[in-house]
Amino acid sequence: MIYPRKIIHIDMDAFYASVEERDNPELKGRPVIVGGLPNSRGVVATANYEARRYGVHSAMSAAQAYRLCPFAEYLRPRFEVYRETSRQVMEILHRFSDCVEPLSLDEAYLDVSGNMDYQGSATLIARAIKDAIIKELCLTASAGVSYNKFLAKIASGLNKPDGLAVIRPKDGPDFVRNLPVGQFHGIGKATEAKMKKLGIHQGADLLNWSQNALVLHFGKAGYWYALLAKGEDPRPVRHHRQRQSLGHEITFAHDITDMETILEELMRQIDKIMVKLAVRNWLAHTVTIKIKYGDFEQAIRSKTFRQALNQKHIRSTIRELLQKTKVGNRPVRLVGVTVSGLEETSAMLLQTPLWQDRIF
Ligand code: DCP
Ligand code: MG
Repeated sequence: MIYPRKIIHIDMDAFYASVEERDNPELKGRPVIVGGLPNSRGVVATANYEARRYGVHSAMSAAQAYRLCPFAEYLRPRFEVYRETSRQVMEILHRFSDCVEPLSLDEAYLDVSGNMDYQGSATLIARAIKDAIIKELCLTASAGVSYNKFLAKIASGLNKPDGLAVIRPKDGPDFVRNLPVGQFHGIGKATEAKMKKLGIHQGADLLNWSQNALVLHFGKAGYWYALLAKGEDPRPVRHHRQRQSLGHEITFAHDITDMETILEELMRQIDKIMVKLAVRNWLAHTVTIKIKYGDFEQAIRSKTFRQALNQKHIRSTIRELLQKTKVGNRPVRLVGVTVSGLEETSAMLLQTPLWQDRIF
């Protein structure tokens, strides 16, 4: 059986402007515009939701913003404060998953497929993240929950500000059928205009086109559009710093000589590691065991395979490596196992039973 991922996209609401309002309560309830000053040649970085009501938006010239909303509060950006706040947001996100991919100062994806807290519900995790951000930083974030990045990001924009929206696996394909192509990941203004000329306005129209026909018109991107049209997006959440290895070790309460007990402990460790690999969509090529004998002398044994390790042969390899040590003859105080030579798979579906639709 295969299980979809659980992905959360977090996007702070009117980020720069909200930080300014938080730090200066007098601004509350007033239109706030952060960026170039009205009499400058600068542009709007962002506007709070009050100012947006007058049509002010990011990237608009400050002069234009002034014409639309002359009574707004115009502020120069304080980048240092935004960077520090962003660091605090990311720190909160890392409490909920160690697979966090920041996209900008105020936006990130989390893969929470492996998080078994909150009954394993990505929706409840998203709610907990929003609560932590409000409580600790006095800022609101919007969250989107879905089974891939494309839909999680769209979901976070559905109920902004302070939103939380979920697109469940069973609803994804229908949702995309009704989605205007301009909102598809990777479809910019030019492609959108070209699609409209071909009569492609929303997901359902794309589905009428074969992958080959799309490739003919749009080049390699055609493969991508055909996937998105089905509500599929195989991109994994890319953890910021890719790990080089994954391991476990324990020190026994008292030294152990019995080979079977030690083997059993190593098997327990490797099972945990294999689950972690699966959740992150990683493959490993090298397995290493570490034995520390009672007198602190250490033995490291390692084996590398051209093909990625799988559950079955990793176990027999550990047994084989253990036989190359003095385990069974000498007391052992610590054992550990590490996998390395990590590689990300492009597989879009997890093979671990961690997901249920009812608790998405
Ligand atoms: N930003 C910028 N110039 C832009 C767009 C954004 O300087 N053209 C900055 C200011 C924003 C921050 O990046 O506060 C985050 O961008 P978002 O697109 O997420 O916009 P906001 O967070 O301001 O608003 P929201 O996400 O609620 O729509
Ligand atoms: Mg934002």
